Amino acid sequence: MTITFPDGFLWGVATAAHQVEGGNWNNDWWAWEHADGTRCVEPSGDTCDHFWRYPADIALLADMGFGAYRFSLEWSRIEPESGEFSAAALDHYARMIASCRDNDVLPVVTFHHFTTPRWLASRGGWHAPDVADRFGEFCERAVTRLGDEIAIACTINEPNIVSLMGYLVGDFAPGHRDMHEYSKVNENLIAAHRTAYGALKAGPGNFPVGQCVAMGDWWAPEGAEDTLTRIRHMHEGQFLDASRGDDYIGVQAYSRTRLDAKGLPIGPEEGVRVVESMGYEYWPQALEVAVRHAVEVAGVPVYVTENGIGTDDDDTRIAFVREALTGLAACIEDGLDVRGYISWSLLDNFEWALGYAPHFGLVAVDRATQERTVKRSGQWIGNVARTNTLEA
Ligand code: GCO
Repeated sequence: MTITFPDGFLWGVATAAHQVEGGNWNNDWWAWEHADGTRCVEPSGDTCDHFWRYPADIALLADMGFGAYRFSLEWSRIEPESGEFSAAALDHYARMIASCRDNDVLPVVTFHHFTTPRWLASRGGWHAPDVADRFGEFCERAVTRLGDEIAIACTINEPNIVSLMGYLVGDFAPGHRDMHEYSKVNENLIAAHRTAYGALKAGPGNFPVGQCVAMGDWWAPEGAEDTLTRIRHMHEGQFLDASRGDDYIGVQAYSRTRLDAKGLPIGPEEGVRVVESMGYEYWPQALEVAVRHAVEVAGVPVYVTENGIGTDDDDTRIAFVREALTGLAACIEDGLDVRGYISWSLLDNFEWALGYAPHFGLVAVDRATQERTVKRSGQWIGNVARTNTLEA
């Protein structure tokens, strides 16, 4: 059976500054990678040297068949000290955006993807009382320089992971575990999204603005339905509520979370295949569940801004994406307003605390030579993008 996606459906690939640029020493993550006692397995270092190699990388993704590139601005380059803005750094991102346009690729620009400048981190990061205003000011400066050529903007990537992993679980910077702080950080992230939305809409250009939320499928034992609803609202729902009235919501889905009756995570179900590099369930159906839930709660158009799998087996990646896209097509068939699908990720890159072991890329990167090699799965997804059809 051949599935044809709607006319104008957007197909893209994604990266994030800290995961691919290299040398981002002026943010909280670099400090975190080098601090004692964290669970980071290795530092990011040069990563994919994408800061310098972006022209070839953008030409490559265009050649593979993609019409959009989602990447992020590194705040610590643009505002290296509080209130001090770098015109040269903004010029760099203007050149990246121009390079997208030259290749007929729509630039999908993320304004915050997990990393925060050191000057702000040292004042409390997302817990600092003025963080929403500071982020708003950064967005205003950046959009003034870049807005004319932006195609789609994402204010904050996975605010719910920033708060969960950084302030409750403690595996990401700043490594805190404090329920009270976590709640405050959620409030600040939502306020920052609203401030940023206003700043981006007020600047030059005219493009959709939204935020990208980490979502997935959920499971809890019978009788624990209320607990499941409460936990799901804490992780996803409060951010979906905050997306109402936005131009779109970015849905990012990879797997399923299972809870016990108390609402604590219990890990994969026995007998269900596990994505070894990440330790979570192989669960391509998560995307369809997430998209349906996002539409139900937020009630705005959807772009899938991330989906993919960290594996060395290309057949597995193809099978995973095929099933995820089949679920997405079912949403579209039911009339849901889904406008695009962006693969995570263009390149094998720095997977945060897990370092370089998980391979999410559609393109392999030789860590010694920086040589890029398009994977068979990358060719396959690129072909889906180019033809706007899927053989299901
Ligand atoms: C996230 C981020 C990406 C990850 C990707 C794979 O979702 O955590 O947006 O930076 O690399 O999701 O885990």
